[in-house]
Amino acid sequence: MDGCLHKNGQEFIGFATLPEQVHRKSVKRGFDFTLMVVGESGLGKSTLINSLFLTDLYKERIIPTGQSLVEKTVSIEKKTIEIEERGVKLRLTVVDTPGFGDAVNCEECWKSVERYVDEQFNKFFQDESGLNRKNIQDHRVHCCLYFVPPYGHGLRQMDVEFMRRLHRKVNIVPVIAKSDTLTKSEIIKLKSNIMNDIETNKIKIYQFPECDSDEDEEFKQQDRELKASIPFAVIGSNCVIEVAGKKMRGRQYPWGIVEVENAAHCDFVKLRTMLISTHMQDMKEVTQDIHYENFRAQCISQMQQVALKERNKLKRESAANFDTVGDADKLLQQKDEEIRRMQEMMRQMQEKLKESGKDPATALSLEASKRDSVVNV
Ligand SMILES: Nc1nc2c(ncn2[C@@H]2O[C@H](COP(=O)(O)OP(=O)(O)O)[C@@H](O)[C@H]2O)c(=O)[nH]1
Ligand SMILES: [Mg+2]
Repeated sequence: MDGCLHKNGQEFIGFATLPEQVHRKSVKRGFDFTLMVVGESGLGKSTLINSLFLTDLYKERIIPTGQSLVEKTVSIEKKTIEIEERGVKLRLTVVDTPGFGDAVNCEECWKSVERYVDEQFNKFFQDESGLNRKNIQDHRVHCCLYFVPPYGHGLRQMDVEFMRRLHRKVNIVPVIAKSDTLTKSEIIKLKSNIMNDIETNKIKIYQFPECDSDEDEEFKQQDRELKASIPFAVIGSNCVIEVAGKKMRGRQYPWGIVEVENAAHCDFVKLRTMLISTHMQDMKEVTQDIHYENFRAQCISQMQQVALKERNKLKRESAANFDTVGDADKLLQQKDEEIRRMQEMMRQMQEKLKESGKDPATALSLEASKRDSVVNV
């Protein structure tokens, strides 16, 4: 057959290049990823984003004025940058949540975040059911970096509340902010307390997928270390420092230098590896297959309930409006009565025939055919 590929006498249809095609297409289009950062002001969120993506996304520090600590509200600030690396484009949207946890009463600061996440799902849901399905802009939040302060003993009530409200909607990755302020043993203790709090409060943070058994040992080791390091203890810096002729991001203190990318100093590289090199696609898939599907199922079930209520209302209304329903009932009763009378007639005829000694079966069928032509129910 023309057009088929032949190799070792085997015929090929040609779909083996499909993954490549998909890959090439997505490379051409570029990748979209939305990362949200949550945590109170001053925990180093903006600095960490700059360090992660080697940008200066937050050049000017915006300090909101005119709001007292009592009335302070959470706002949503969105910035998108396009990064290109070896011909691959990444459109990264960072969603910041200034004001989170800053008010005196921050019992409900999760609400603005939840509303934002839901809105993105809703937008996607509308677009998906619309006509322009091919050009949907996906603004759903794929990952939420939650900054736990280094000075506590684990999760606070507001951290627990936030995670409980959001864990079924977004992939939460907890991090310990400013971990250069803690000693090694303090980090170990805090990590263990946080994990205990997560477990006892039945919070489901982003679950790293199982590593394929056919992966090489180095990858498996990296995967194990990654999982064991959660919550990642991070350090951020906007400064590049030269140490022994090598330039690096770090923080210079009177007593020494902490290197952001040094695995002995913090988990920054682990977080970056996970976020960008190894688990970005998985987080997008979990967002689509689990969080969004959850939202969609809820939407559909709500829509069904509304439709059902409307139908019931309609039925009740039509019952009230239709006098003919009563008439129809009367008509049915008359028919029933008629059938009952006929059955009685037939029973009597059968009796008579029996008495006169005729075969009731033939006589009856004769009588029945006669009746058919007479009574037409
Ligand atoms: N010690 C320490 N300070 C940090 C770290 N990251 C940021 N900072 C400092 O903390 C302050 C607030 O940082 P910023 O990124 O603006 O915090 P944000 O309000 O959470 O966005 C700045 O002075 C930063 O230089 C860190 O990892 N360790
Ligand atoms: Mg900031």
